[in-house]
Formats: sequence, C-alpha cells, structure tokens
Amino acid sequence: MNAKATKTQPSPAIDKAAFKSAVIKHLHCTLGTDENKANNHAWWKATCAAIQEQVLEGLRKTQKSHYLNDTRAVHYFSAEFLMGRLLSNNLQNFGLFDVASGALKELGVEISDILEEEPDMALGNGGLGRLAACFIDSLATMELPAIGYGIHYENGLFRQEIKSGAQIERPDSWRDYGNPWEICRPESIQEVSLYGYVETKYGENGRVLKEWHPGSIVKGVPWDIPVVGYEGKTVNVLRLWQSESSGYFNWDVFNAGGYVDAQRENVQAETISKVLYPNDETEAGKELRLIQQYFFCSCSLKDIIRRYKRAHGDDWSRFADQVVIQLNDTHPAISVPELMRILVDRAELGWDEAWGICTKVFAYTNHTLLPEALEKWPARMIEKILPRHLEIIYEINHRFMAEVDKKWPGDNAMKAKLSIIEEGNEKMVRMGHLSVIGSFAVNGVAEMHSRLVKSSLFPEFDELYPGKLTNVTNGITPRRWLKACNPALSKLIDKKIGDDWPRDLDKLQGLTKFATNKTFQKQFMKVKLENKELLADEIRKSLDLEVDVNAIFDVQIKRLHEYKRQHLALLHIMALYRRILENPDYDMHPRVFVFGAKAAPGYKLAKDIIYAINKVADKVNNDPRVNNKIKIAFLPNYRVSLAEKMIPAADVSEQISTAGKEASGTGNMKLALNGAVTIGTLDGANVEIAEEVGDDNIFIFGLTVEEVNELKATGYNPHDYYYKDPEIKAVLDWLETDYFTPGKPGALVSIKQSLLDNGDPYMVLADFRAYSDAQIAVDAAYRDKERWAEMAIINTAKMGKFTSDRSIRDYVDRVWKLSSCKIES
Ligand code: Z57
Repeated sequence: MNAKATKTQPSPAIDKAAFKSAVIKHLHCTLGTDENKANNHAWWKATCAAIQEQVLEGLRKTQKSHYLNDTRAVHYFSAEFLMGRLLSNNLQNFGLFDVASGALKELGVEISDILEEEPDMALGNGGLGRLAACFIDSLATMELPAIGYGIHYENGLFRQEIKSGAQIERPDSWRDYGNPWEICRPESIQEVSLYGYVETKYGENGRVLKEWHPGSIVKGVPWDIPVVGYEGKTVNVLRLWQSESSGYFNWDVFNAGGYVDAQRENVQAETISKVLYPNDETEAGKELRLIQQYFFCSCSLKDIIRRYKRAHGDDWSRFADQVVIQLNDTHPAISVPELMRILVDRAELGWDEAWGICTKVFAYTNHTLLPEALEKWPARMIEKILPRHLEIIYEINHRFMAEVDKKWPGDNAMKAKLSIIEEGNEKMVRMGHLSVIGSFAVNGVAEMHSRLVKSSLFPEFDELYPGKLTNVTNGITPRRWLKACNPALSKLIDKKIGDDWPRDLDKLQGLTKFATNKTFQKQFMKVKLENKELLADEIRKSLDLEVDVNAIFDVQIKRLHEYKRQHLALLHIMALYRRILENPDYDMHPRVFVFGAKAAPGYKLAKDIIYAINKVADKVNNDPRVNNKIKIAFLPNYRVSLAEKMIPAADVSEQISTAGKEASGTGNMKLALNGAVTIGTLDGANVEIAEEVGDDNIFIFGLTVEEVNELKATGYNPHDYYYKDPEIKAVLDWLETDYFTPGKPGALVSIKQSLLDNGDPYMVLADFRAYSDAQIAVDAAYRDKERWAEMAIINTAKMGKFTSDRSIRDYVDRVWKLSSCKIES
C-alpha cells in the first residue's frame, strides 16, 4: 500500500507566466538580445537572472533577520568549496524547477539543454571541498546563521583531457563568460599585509609593543555567492576573496618612471587568487600557497571583526559568544596567530585574554592521517612572509611547552614530540599541532577515522585535553545527490513514502518494507535502467563506445591516489580478461567498469595508472574474444556535474582503499543513496555504511586496520603474493610486455615496480585475492534479479544517517552550540 504523499513544498512564489516574463525581461534588458536570436547560453543566463531575483530577495530578508536578532554564527573557513552548478539546485530549492521547465518549454527551450550551459564552479579538488559545499547547503536548509569563507580562484581545478590515453591538464577559466550568481561587494574590501619586519617598542608601564612594518599590502575583494536553503527561506552567503593590487607601494616606482615595474607588482598581487593548487592530500610547500592561506584568513577575520564591532563596538567580551570559526583542515590554521596578532597588537588586549578568546572561537576538522598531507611550513618561510606571526607562534609554543612540562615533568622527548616546532635540519611549523592547541574542539570525519586520530595521530593531545577530540561523521546533501541528480528515483520515492525525505532523510527507512515487493522492485530497477541508458549515451558521446545497459555498471569515481587503489581494480579487470582469453566460456555477467579520476599534475604514478586504465581499455574494448563481457569506460574530466550523471546509473560502488587510509569518503554515501551496492574495505565511513545496510547488503573484503598494521609490523613482502598466486604473477608480468602498448614495451612497468620493488605501500597484492573473491560474489548476487533489487532498495532506504543535515546537527550540538533563526518577511 502506498503511503499518502505529504505535501511539504509551499506553493511557488511565482507562477509559470510570471517566470516566463521574467526570463524574457532579462533576455531583453540584461542580455540585450531577444527570443529569436538567443542561443542556449543566453537562455541559461536569462533563466539564472530570473531565479536570482528570488535569491536576492531571500538574501536581503535573511541578512536583515540575522542582523536584528544579533545571531551567533558559524564561519566555515575553507580553502576549497566545490560547488558544481547552481541553477538546477536553486530552482529545486525554491520549488520552481517544474515552473521554470514549463515556462521554458513554452518558449521553445528544453531546460535540460540550458542546464548543460553552466560551467561547474570547481573551486576544490575533491572530498574536502565538496564536503564544504554540502555543509553550507545544510546550514542554509536548517536556517542556521552561517557564512562560508574562501578564495575566489580565477582558475578552478584543471580541466582534464585524455590524449592517447594520457592525462593533459588545461586551465579552467570558469568565469570567462561571467558568473550570474556572484555579487561583488567593493564596500567590504579588506587589506592584507605581507613581508617586511617587526619593530619592538615600549609603551606605558613597560608594555612591549610590536609593530609590523609590512613590505607590501594587497587588497581582498569579496564576491558573494548566495546559498539557498531547501524551500528557500534562509539564503546564506559564501564569501570568496579575490586579490588585487592595493596600489600603495607603487607610487614611488611609478613616479620614478617605473610604470612597467609598478605593473609587475600588480601582477604579483593578482597572482594570489589566480589558481587552485591541484594537489589533493599532498602538501606542495609552496610560498604562494601559504600566501593564499593567509590572504583569505586575514580578509575573513577582518570581515568578521568589522561586523562584530558594528554591533558591539570595542567590547571584546562577547566575541566568542557571537563567533565560532570552523577550520576545514589545517589550510586556514594561520588564522590562529592572525587573530592573536589582531587582539594583542591591534586591540591591545593582554596575551591571556586574547588566548582565551581564540581558544573559544576556533574548532578544527582533521581530514587525513596520511603523513604527506599533514601541513608543515619551514619557519624561515613564515618568517619571511609573516614575521610577526612566527613570533606569535613561538610564544604560543613557549607557553604550551610549559603546559606539557606540568603534565609530563622533565620529559623532553614528549616536548619534542608535541611541540609546534619540529626541530631538524630545517625548523618546521606543524600546522596540525597549532590547530589542536588553538582550538576548543577537534574532530575526525568518521567513527573509525576519529578513533585513529585519538589513538595514533594525537594520542598525547587526547590525554592532555580530555574531551577535545571528537567525531562528526561526514554527510552529503540529499537535495543535490538524490533529488536533483536523480529525478526519476526521487519521483518514485515521493509516490511511495511522501516528498518530505529531502529534509528528513531518515524517512527513506519507509522504503524498507517495499524492498521485497516485486512491483516496487520492478519500478526501482526500471529507474536504474533508464539512468544507465542516460549514462550509456554520455559514454557513447564522450568515448565513442557502446555499452550494454544490461551489464553491471561498476563505478569507481574519486581522485586518483595509490591509497584509493584504482590499480587494484585494474589488476582485477586484467585478471578477468585473462580468464576469458584462457577460457572463452568463462562465466560472468557482462560488466562495464566506469572510471572517473583526476591525478595531481605532478603525481607520476597516478598519471601512469590513468594511462594504464586507458591502454587496457583500448585493448579489451576492441577484442572480439571478450565477446562484450567487459567494457572499460574512463570518462575524462571527472567533476561534480559528471558525478551527477554517473552516480544514478551505478549498480556497484567501488570503495576499495587500504584500511585506515580513507578518512571517511563521501562518494560511498552518494552511490549507496542512489541504490548502488558497495564493494569495499572496512575503511572510513564504509564501516558505518555496513552497519546501516547490514552485512547482507554490502560486499566487504580485505585486511582490517589491525591486520594491515600487524602485517606491516611482521614484515609485508609483496613478492610472497607474486610467487604464490599465479594469477597475480601473470597479470603483473603482463604489464611489462607491450601487449597493451604496442611498440612501447615497458610503458606500464612503473605500476609493477611500485607493487614489487617499492614494497607495495598500500598492500594491493595482499588484498587482491579477497577482492577478486568478493567480485565473484557480486557477480553471483547480480544474477539473482530480485535479490539484487532488494539490496539496491535497502541501500537507498538505509542512508538516512548520511545526510549532511545530520552532520551539521552533530556540529551544532557537539561543537558550535548554535540556534536557528527564523527569517521574517
Ligand atoms: C581531501 O579531499 C580529503 C582529505 C584531505 O586531507 C585533503 Br588535503 C583533501 C578528504 C578525505 O580523503 C576523504 O576521506 C574525506 O571524506 C573528505 O576529505 C572529506 O572529509
């Protein structure tokens, strides 16, 4: 029996006729064109402008309500916000999607075509940046006063092209034809100092005063992107800073006839926000990157303080009641000494009072345990760019060392271990330690990850500050990752359990009782099949490759990294290929392996793995002996908008990282929400997904964290697996031939080398057989159509926990202590 559909969507603020005239008005008055001349791009812009009228109305009301209520707000500091496209999202959130689509249809325009005109806002690398985007969506939906602060990169993450199998990077100039959503706020420009030296002065009663004489000053220009909550009541902002020359230090040069030299300084200032660093989870240690971090933190803190002073003047006593700042990883950690500098040097507060404020304002999220991702800056570099900040860091550390000595008297080894400063050839500043010490709360991003943060990354900090380290499991916004990206499944769910699940995802539980219902199974799998047809069209267009929609769509989408083990998937595909060549009757259900992944431009092995996947694909896809049992589709330029097409079409979700390495993962949640069944290790949030769906509805394989550590400790030797498992040997040896790279023997050998000569740091070979066995179980399960449909439905039904609304609720309760604010009209 169908549950009665509950109507929660308010009647739209504007009807079809009004929307139509708004679009036409903007075609004429904003774009200077008309219905007959307009191309899809113009229609897209006019539609954005039409909805932006509603957005700005909501923004104005929200800011007024927040101001009148003098609300406490969270300030989410993040070097990355991976927003993707906004039109479809904003239409959905205002309940105007059908209105807009109907209006455009009457104008002879297909909404799906104009949605494709929008460039992705790709101001992030991967999980960390997309998490920030999901969080600001939830904050607005839950009517919480919040602002996102970041960098207005002129170029987002590079566009990936594949040429003869290899990744080529192209610049992503996403604003070339304008961004209809952003609003420039020149009235809120800030200035940021860099370089120079510190002068020590003595004030009244011998107080030491420090004055920083900067060597250069740049301007930060804020651009506001409205963030529309579901059902459109709260509209918060994402404020992104763009660097510009301040002009201040150019006059001398200019007057001396140095017009060209003065221009060079402009170029340097503008370089700060030019490009997003494309390294995910590897720290580049570049000076420009530190400047980027300081630039956006300093602008944001000054912006917060300006707003606070407007309401509270010079009374700092309530600052920590009004302001909480979440540090998204250590990228904004320089905020800690920057706020200390402002309070001590500028506001002339005493150190202890200033420190008391700081440590009530900041909270820090850790996203990784990988040593190569833990930021450390050479003290010399900080000294050059931010001389006063280095002094402050030393002072923070000096006082912290005294605390350590109180807890562990005389223990110098402990001091060396916990110090913000790593002594060595070159003194380094550990940004993780600075963040833990400067924050009142520190969280990991999944249960298992947070346990490891406590037990292996920061065990002593956990002892020193009991209760400071906590967990907030990540989440994803179901508005984008189900309602907007999978309209067919959303409508089916609406019909079955009502339409209020997008703001209360636990409601999906209501599907559980239909999981064994034959009619519902057929409907659910029909939607999946239609979504697979849409993806098959994309694969045809993008790769000129035909795939069978009755095959299993096996999807691995994430950044290319050894720890994520795309090469484990590749070795398995090669093994299947080999089994078919050896036995043409090898029994397997046809499968399409779909990949999406960008490699950091400087990460050689990651690029080699992309190349290998594409070369194996060339061979397998065109080998008639395979009889279409395997197809491999590496879709270029993986990004949010492509994920939105891939995820609804997935049958199988690959989450195969080495246990202990993936802090959480969020793609795992998106895929399961859309009815894909996970094959995965007990890593990150996979553990919690398994708890939710139950062992019968997930394929868990491989070493556990404990087993990984045990094997490492007793001495892992990949050669053992190479010699003992003939299939592993055959597949690795295959990489050395020119079978996949005709005329270029050895072109794929770096993968074999990393797994044998380099010791297989991520234990690919140790997990290979277990993975292969799990894939055989997946194959068998898929052939039982009803059983598979039941698994898929249960996966969707049990994802309630992973809404980012729940993550935000956890942050509010455990960390931020915020209250929601109703928006008055
Ligand atoms: C990044 O995307 C993540 C961690 C990092 O330290 C950096 Br730098 C970038 C990812 C983790 O790898 C994922 O496991 C996690 O789900 C995501 O951050 C969001 O927490």
